[in-house]
Amino acid sequence: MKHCTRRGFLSKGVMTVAGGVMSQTITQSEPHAHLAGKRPVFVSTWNFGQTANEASLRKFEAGGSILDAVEEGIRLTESDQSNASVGDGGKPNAAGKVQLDACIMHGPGAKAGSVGGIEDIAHPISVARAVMEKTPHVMLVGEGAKKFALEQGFTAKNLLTSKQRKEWRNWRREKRKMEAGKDNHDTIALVGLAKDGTLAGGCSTSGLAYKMPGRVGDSPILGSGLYVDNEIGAAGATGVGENIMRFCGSFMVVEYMRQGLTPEEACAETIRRIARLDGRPIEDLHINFIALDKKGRFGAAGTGQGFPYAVTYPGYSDVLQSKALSRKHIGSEGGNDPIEDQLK
Ligand code: SD4
Repeated sequence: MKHCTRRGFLSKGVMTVAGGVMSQTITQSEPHAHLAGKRPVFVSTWNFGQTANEASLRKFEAGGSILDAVEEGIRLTESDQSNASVGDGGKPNAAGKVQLDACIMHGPGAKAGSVGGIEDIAHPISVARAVMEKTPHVMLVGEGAKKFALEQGFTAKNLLTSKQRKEWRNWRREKRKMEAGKDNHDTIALVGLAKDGTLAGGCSTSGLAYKMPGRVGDSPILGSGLYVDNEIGAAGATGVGENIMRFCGSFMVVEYMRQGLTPEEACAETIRRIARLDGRPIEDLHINFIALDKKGRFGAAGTGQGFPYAVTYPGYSDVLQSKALSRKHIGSEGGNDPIEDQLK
């Protein structure tokens, strides 16, 4: 399997050989490669999504379900203490406490589970799955979510590393305002498609760094940070949650795929629509989406420079650069929204 950083990807040639398999690195100059349709396939946010995808694929190839595979990939990222935006080692809130958000969704039956603002539990994605499978509810938050996790056998752990404690203390001393779009957010959203067409997805984050205690973002909100529709496809989000959850961003992406847009077009059209409704320049929104449809086609779009996202299927694994949208893209390219046009 081929591994490459975004930097490496951007600077190298198009053809690569991985484990004896000739795989084609997909660039924006090859607009049709992402439409080939592969099964199984895993798509996730950011560079670190690549190792998560690969863990997902291993789990799937070892006989796990697509849901098991999604959970496994996200657990890997949650365990990585060097990742300061997901799970153990995530940046804390303004009070110095790590509060985690996560959700999981299984296409068949549209089953879902979610936790918001959970503390001291390293794998919120697995707690979200337990909420889905072992309770009549969809979402648990705060103390109740932690109590449920402990009852289910999860162990409590202090998730604040000494590095993050030191940075938080500096932040508090300097009263620095975290600048949105810098290194203060990087959620993992990971969606997968099985050979038989079953879809699943998950999303996990420590949320915006130094957020207000109790603040919950888009990531655990079904339809915002993640959505899976087993007839159509799946989508996930990363970025400033406040600019995603007001618009049911991931649900919107899936609905654009239902209307016939490709995954990449669906992500881009969602960003354009959010920007029109919000009124601020696209670059100021800091939102990014990944999408995967039922045929195995995938794509992504983000504001400003866009963002890296990972794609993995048997014999291929790489980090790609999303479509990038800036203020010159605010209008719908190609009249994708006839209903809106009629209402004008
Ligand atoms: C949040 N959407 O809590 C998350 C943060 C994030 O990439 O995605 N970062 O708002």
